[in-house]
This record gives sequence, C-alpha cells and structure tokens, in this order.
Amino acid sequence: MDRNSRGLNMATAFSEEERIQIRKDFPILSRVGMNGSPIAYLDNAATAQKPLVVLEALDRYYRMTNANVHRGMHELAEEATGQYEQTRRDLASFFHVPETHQVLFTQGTTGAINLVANSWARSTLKEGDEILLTVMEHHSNIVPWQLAAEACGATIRAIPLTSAGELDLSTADELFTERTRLVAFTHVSNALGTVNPARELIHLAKERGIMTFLDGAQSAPHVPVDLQDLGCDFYACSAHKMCGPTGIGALVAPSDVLEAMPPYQGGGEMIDQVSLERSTWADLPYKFEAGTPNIAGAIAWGAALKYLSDLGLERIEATVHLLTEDAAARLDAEPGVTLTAHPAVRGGAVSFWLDDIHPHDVAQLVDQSGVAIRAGHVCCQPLMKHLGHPAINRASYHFYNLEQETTRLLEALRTTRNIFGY
Ligand code: C6P
Repeated sequence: MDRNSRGLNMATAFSEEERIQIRKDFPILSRVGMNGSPIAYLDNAATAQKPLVVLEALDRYYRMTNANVHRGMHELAEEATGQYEQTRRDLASFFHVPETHQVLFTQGTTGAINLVANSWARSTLKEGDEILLTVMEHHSNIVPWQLAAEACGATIRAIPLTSAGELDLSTADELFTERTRLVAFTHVSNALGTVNPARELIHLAKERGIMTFLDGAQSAPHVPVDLQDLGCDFYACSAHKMCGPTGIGALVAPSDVLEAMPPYQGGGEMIDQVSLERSTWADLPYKFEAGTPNIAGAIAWGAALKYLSDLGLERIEATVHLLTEDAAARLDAEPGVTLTAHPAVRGGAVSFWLDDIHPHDVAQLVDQSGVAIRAGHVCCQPLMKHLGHPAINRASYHFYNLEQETTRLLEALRTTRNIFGY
C-alpha cells in the first residue's frame, strides 16, 4: 500500500477527475470571479463551501418541517426534534463518542470554549492555578481562558514553538507544574498548518492528572477524529468548517465532567423545575442548551456529516495532504515567497509572505485574478508576535480543490511582484 511517512494511504486521495466530479456538488464552485474565471477558493480554513445536500436540508427544514424542538406535541415538532437529535447521534458516531448526551450543541468552537471557560474553569480554578496554552492558539482558545483566569486568580502559560512551527515539548517538565490544571491546544493550526501531536500531549497531561481541551476547529473538517483513542477531556468543533452551516458547533466531554459542571447559560429547555426562589437543571445534554437552538443548522450539519462520511474521512485527509504538500513545495520554490512554517505534518493550511509586500495588498491583488486567500493576523496575534510579522497570507485547502488553483495562485503572486517592481 502506498503509505507516506504520516501513515496516510495516498492511493486513497481523490484523483483530479474525481475532484472535478465532486466539485459539481458545490454550486458556488462554478461561480465566476471578477476576472471571468471560476473563483479559486483557497480560504477553506475560514469556512468550507457547502454541498447542495446541505443547502437542500436547510431549505427542506424551513419549507416543510419548521417547528421548535423538545416542546411541541404535534407532528411538525416531533419531526424537527427527531431530525435535530439525529445529528447529535451522528456526531457521536462521527467522533467515536460512547454516549450521545456527551455531545452538546454550541454556537461553534468559540461557543464551546466559552462554555468550558465559564462553567468548568470558573468553578474549578483557584488562585495560583495555571492554564497551559500554546503560542499558536487562535484568539478563541486564548481570550475565554484569560477571562476565566482573571476571575479566579489563575495564570496563563504557553508552550513555545520550534523554528519549524511545531510545538516545542522539550521543556514539558518545566511547563507542566503542580499548579497546571488544564492544557488547551489546537489539534491543527489555522495559521501555520501544523498538525500537533495531540495524543502525545494529551498523554503528558493525563499522566500528571491535568485536564485537556482539544480545539478541533481545523481537524474535524479533514482528519478522522477518534475521541476515545485521543483521550482528551474536551473537544470542540464548528459545523461551518465541515461543509455545514454557520452558527452551530459542538462540545464533547465525558458525562461525569459535564454532570459536575454548573450550567453556563440559563433559560428555557435547560431546567427541570423553576420556582421564583431557585431552579433545578435538566439532564445532559439539555442542561447546557438554553433557549431555542439552531435547529436548521443542526439538521443541515447532519447532512454535511453524511456527505463527508460517504466520501470517507481517510480519502479526504489524503487529498488535503496531497494538495497542501504540493502547494507548500511549489510556494517554497517560488521567488519572493517565504513559508511561515515547515511542519513535518501539515494540515489544510499553507501560509507565507511575499517579499515585504503587505499581506493585505497580496490578498487584494490575487483576488483580482479570482483567487481567494486570507490575509492578516488570522486571529493569532501572539503567534504573529512570535513570527515577528503583524500578518501573513494563507492558502487553505479542502478535498474539492485542484492543483491548478495553486498554479493560478502562483501566477497571481508573480503578477503582484511585477506590480510592486520586484
Ligand atoms: N478560524 C480562520 O480563518 P469559530 O469562529 O467559532 O467557528 O472558530 C473559531 C476557531 C477556533 N480555533 C481555530 C483553530 C480556528 O481556526 C477557528 C476559526 C478561522 O482561521 C476564522 S478566524
């Protein structure tokens, strides 16, 4: 079998012909950009495009089912509840989670992190406790912990990076202290593309009795994730990066941890009994799902999960690997381009600088060639400080991208250099 150093079976990657067929599932991918050619969408780490089955699921829910969940005694409400709860079961099986009630719907990865920071962290952390992050974290995996730490008198520390853009675990013995209560880190970096050694870091924390939070925003879309195997305490992801709709995501955690956590938000649905003096809470998962949820979003996410599962996560992972390795190699060889990182294991993103041209100018100019990339600090300002640059350019891939889209990016970068007189 054609396995690469990462153990991926590269023979399973979708061929270009297969990807051309797959692209037909995504109406937006035939949209023509301002230069008259289809948009080369290389901003998948920001949000993935949606296949027709997801758009149809949204439309079908609002057209034929629209009703609130868990409340009504009528046919429509029962149908809506059944479809909404089916996605929870689908998520449990997608991530290999034993109990369905371990899956909580949130507003996204950000919502999941805020839930744990406000509930678990604020009720657990004591003065002098420490939360360990990494220098490559997204602001969503920094700011909620800072707010909780400030409220509890805890402090934040961060795992440094090597020059290749990987976690430097050589100092683990100093970083994990007897006051460390939580290690929260990203599975795949949205800025550098680095795939972190999640199992190894979770193991280091577990053997010291430290809780772990894995930010799966960039892994859930194209890495097969087995949460039983990984062993983290908390895992968060966003539907919109997995070809689903915006405004919905999930938090997964062990039942006993969730049982012990106080509610985060109060309101309808999350209660058992309410009197004017006090209230008691609903069972899991509803204790953490106050108010009318994103019903259509959950149902359409179910359609996205089925779509990804039918394609096969291993095939998706191999395809994204193929595309990003190709892009990284070609960008690295391109005059004027400097890659921000050279991780041994790369996820969906390749980021770079073009000479000393501001990344915003680069992104705007390549956009004129119909190539969509992201520019800026990509919500990772501490990482930018570490890199010594305020911003980066980032091309990020999904299984429906084509190598010729990278070729178009390279051509657009050459044009940009010409405009700037290089
Ligand atoms: N990164 C990007 O372009 P939400 O917004 O809640 O769906 O996801 C937040 C988030 C958390 N962690 C990581 C590693 C992420 O990449 C993101 C979202 C997007 O890189 C938008 S800034």
